[in-house]
Amino acid sequence: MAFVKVSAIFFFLMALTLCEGWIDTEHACNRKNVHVKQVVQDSEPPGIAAADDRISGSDEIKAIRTSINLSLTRGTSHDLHDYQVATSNGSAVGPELITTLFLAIIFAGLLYSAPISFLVVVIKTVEQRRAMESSSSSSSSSNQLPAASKLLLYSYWQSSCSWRVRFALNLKGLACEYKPVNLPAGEQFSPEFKRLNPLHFVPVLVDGDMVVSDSFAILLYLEDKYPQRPLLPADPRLRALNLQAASIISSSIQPLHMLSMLKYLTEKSGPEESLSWAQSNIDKGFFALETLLKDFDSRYATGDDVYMADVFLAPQIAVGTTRFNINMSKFPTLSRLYESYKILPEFEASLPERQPDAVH
Ligand SMILES: N[C@@H](CCC(=O)N[C@@H](CS)C(=O)NCC(=O)O)C(=O)O
Repeated sequence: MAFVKVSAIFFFLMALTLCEGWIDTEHACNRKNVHVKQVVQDSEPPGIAAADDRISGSDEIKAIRTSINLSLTRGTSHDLHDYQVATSNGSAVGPELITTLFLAIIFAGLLYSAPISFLVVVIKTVEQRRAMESSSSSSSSSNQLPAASKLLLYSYWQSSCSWRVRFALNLKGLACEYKPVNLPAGEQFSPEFKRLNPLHFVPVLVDGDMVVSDSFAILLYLEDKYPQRPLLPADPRLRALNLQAASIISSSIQPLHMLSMLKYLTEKSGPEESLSWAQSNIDKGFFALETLLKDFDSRYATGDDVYMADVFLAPQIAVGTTRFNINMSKFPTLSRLYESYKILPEFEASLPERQPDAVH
């Protein structure tokens, strides 16, 4: 858009310059007209002086002079008709000037806009190359700690939602101060924690004066603020798949087996009913994920890089198998993916038993 604006300004300025030139030419012609008028008057024939207003341009002046000279030589007097014939080109002066002006504007536009568009293309190419270089160099050095304000993570070692964030922070090479919130002991209901998250859920991330609760929001925030080692692929289809997988887990699986939900069901219907409720909902969600990802013959969920789907899947599969005894033989794709996650150092470092509040 800036380029179009600049070109338009150049066009306008060029047109203005040319108009000025045209006005100057008119003045010059008028001055020459006055001169011709004097020549004509001095040379006597009265009809010519009356018509000289229609004269403009040097060619016409020459024609008049020739005509006058011829008449004087022949000793005949001018009549208006001869004069009009001699200056008949004068009627084409307007259109010629407009055509010239028009062509000049087009030419000037091309003259100005061609180098500008070339410059714009060069600048854009250089910028794109720089962006690509910086993203590839940052992804290859993911273990370096980027300049970040001190991150605080309110977490519970067995919380799968906190686990996602721990995994993502490790992938991005971001260090954080671990702030344990003991869920079984009810620390999420303390007034201090309520100020951070009125829903009383972990995780909560504090980044300087920014407080973000909800693991999905935290991951998207981290992705925007710390773009190294991207959690979302550039391809819109793969991006959508990653978000879909993440959403299935965060909306349709985890909330149905969270601590407060199971506590409520246990109180109402007993522990067996509560476990069966959790298992049936995890099964349903895993079936949806298996269907979504089964066509990917890749190391991770949507390719050979770890993305958002993997960050959500790894802790969810771990919790499903260890805490709720989900039979993973029904989910070959998810089982294969989990094998790839288990050997990732960033995942290993995020394991519950590796956290400061873990109870062994
Ligand atoms: N949608 C939220 C859910 C958070 C959530 O359910 N956290 C659980 C731990 S995984 C929790 O704090 N539960 C406390 C409780 O149920 O009282 C997120 O993704 O962060």
